[in-house]
Amino acid sequence: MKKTTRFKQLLTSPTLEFLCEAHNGLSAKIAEEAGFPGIWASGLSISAQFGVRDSNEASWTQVLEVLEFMSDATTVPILLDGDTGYGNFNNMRRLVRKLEQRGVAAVCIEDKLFPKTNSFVHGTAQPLADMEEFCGKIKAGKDAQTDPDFCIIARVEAFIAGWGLKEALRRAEAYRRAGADGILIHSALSVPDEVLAFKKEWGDRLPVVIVPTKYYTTPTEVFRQAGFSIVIWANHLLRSALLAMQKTAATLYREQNLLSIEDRIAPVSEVFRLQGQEELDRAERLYLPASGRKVEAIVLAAARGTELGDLTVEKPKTMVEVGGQPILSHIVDGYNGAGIKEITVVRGYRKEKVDLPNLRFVDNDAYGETGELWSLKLALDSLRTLDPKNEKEEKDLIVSYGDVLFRTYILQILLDSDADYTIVVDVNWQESRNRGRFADFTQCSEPFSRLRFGNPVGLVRMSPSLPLEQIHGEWMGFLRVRSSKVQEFHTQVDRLVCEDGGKQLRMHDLLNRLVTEGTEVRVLYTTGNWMDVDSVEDLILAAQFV
Ligand code: SPV
Ligand code: MG
Repeated sequence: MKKTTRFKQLLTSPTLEFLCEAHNGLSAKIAEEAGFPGIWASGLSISAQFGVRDSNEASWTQVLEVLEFMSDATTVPILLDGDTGYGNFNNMRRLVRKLEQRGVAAVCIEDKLFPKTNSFVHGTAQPLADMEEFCGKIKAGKDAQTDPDFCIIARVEAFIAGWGLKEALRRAEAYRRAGADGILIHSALSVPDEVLAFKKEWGDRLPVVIVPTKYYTTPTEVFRQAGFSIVIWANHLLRSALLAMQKTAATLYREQNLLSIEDRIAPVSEVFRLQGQEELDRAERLYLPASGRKVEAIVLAAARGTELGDLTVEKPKTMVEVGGQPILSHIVDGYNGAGIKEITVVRGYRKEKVDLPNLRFVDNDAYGETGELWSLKLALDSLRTLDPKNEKEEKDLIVSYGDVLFRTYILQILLDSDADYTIVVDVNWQESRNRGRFADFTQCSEPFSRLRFGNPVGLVRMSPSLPLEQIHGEWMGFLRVRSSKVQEFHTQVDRLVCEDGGKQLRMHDLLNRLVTEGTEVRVLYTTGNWMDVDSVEDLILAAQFV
């Protein structure tokens, strides 16, 4: 249903309806969430949130801007407190057209002079508009609207200005004849006498709206019995926010810390919820290119690295310094350089020494008896508990090692891959082989030398003891799993570690299993740009590398 139609229904329905004040998108949303079927865009509140007076100090286009945010943030109709219409009949026409364009359902204009004064300021010293001139403004507004359900409420300020019931009725009748859809009868008394007297004489000639700010002690049932159409709670969100802000500011200033207020204010997550952050997250996943995709990394760093001897008595290999900072710190820099901040490090040996900032840690306390796969399982389990809604499915995953240094370029080519599983393979494998060092040698569907541009290459088998003639390269220790496959990957890891001897398995066992079960593990060939720190000799080379 159109917002205009909905407002007209509220105005003309036989039941008493309630509108709640709002003064920006956030408060409008709060009012709607509370259950209000409509919103009063209060002139007092909107000017106050700007920090100016309710005397047309904010321009009408500034008010319009606020209204647009309010309208966008809500689905219920908005009745604008349009003051005096911001000028004469001509300004009123333009106002109505603009309100319709911005999705505002109705406007209320009051029979005072521009610039207006709030009805509760200056007592009864409030000059009223010429009645005929005001009627022309109503007519002009009605003629300007293109939606037949757009409503114009005429606000009678006769009581506010110290005129009596007779003048109020005379004006209300003139405004009805001019085409108003409803009358707002205002009173500054602390009792409802004026509005009740008006309603009694007026009857049901047009729906009547009231604003009981001053006669707030009147039971609502009195308004219902009297047959009013709408009650407006005109400024109460602004006033409650104001008091809360004053208290918080004073406390913060006095105490110079956040401890005593944190539990008494809305959590940041509530701000995000009201802003609709979740919708944006969904849209980003739908529309942003892959480079904007979220990626998380797991760094397997539980091993001691006994080959480094004394260097790894006090700390694990990943914390051994290269070029003045721990290996892990270089790894983190590499990830950060590719825009990847969510990094989970699996620690084991001397875990307390692995304490760099901005990392998540998962501990494999059985690091001595288990293999890499067990560490990986622990990390995947922990990410799932962090993210029970399984948004992880939306994040790509990169797994790498705590002793492998690399250039960010490696991550970039991995992230550009369109395969579900991708590994990076160095075609310069001979050196590792000649030096007899441990390496994950790979056999691929196509050797690099015979590769034709554009042809995807897949992993066939990976093993540290691959026959020479089958070796096409050396795995650099990077695996990227596409977001949509992370859950399946986790299940596969879980299954494998449960098999006999599963806890001792290594990453290449997992990759081989994926391949034998028919999963394509895409190979990206490259050379250099990485190094594996296994020996003291490697440490010297690593210093040059970083
Ligand atoms: C407003 O909310 O700005 C109003 C109602 O006009 S009152 O302040 O009561 O006049
Ligand atoms: Mg007002």
